Amino acid sequence: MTIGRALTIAGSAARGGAGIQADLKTFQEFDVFGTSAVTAIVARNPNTGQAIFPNSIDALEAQLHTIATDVGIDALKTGMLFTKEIICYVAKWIEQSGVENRVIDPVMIGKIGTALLEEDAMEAMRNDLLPLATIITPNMPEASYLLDGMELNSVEDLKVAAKRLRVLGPQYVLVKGGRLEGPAVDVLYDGTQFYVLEAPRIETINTNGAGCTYSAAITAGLAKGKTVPDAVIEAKKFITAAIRHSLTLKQGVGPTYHAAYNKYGETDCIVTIENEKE
Ligand code: PXL
Repeated sequence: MTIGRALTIAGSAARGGAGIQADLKTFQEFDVFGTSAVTAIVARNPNTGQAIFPNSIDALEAQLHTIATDVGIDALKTGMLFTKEIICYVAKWIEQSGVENRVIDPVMIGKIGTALLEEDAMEAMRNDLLPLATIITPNMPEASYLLDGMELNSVEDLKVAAKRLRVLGPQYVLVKGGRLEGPAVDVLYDGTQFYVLEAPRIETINTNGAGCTYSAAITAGLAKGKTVPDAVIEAKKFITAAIRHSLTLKQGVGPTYHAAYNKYGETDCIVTIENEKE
C-alpha cells in the first residue's frame, strides 16, 4: 500500500515541541509518512551558551538526495533554515526537485526570542525562497519584517499584508493573527479571495512550536491531495485543538499537544470567504 509522503526541511528542536520533532509528530497524526532533512540543531549548551549548531551543506545534500531517491515527496515544508547559505541551497534544491506542494514557513524568531535566522539571510529568504512557495505562513512579526516594518494592528491590516506579500511570488499567503487581541484570526489570500479563519483565543503560555505544527498540518493535508484552502482550514482546527490541550512539562514555555485533534475531535473554526475589494 502507499500513503502520502511529506518532507520537512527544518531545525531539530531537542525539547520536542517545535521544529522537525513537531513536524514529524504532526505528519503522523494525519497518517502521512514523514521524512526530515535537518538544517541545524537547537539546544542550549549550559557551559558555552551556544544554542544553535548549523548542519553542513554536505549533510543536507545527502539527506535530501536519499529522501528524493528512496522515498519520494508529495509535499514539503521548510522551517528554520538559519543561514543564507542553507536558504540558497534549499531554494536551488526545491526548484529542481519537481515537488509541487511547497509550504514555506519563514521562521525567524522562536517563542522565547531566540533568533532562528541570521540577519544577512533575510534577502535570500525574500528573493530566492518565497517565490517558490505554494503557500507561505508568516506570523505577524515575520510579515512585518518581510514588509519593511509594516505595522499590523487589525484583521484589515492582515489582509493588506497578505496582498503585499503575494507580490513576492507565492501562490497563497496565510498571515497568522495570533498576536491580535480577541479571537485567533488568520487570513488566507489566493490573489482574488480572502479566507478569514476564526477560532477562539485560548489563554495559555504553552505555545512552543505552534507555527511549526500549523504549517506541518497544512503540508500533511497537501500530501494527502487536499486543496490549499481545505488543508489550511483543517490545519487551523488541528492547531486550535493542540493549543487548547497544550502541555505543561518540566520547565519553560510548554509545547502544543500534537495528538489533541485526533483524541478530542474538536473542530471549532469559522471560515468567511470575502472577495477582494478594489
Ligand atoms: O517555533 C519556532 C522554531 C522552529 N524551529 C526550531 C525551533 C523553534 C523554536 O523553538 O527550535 C528548530
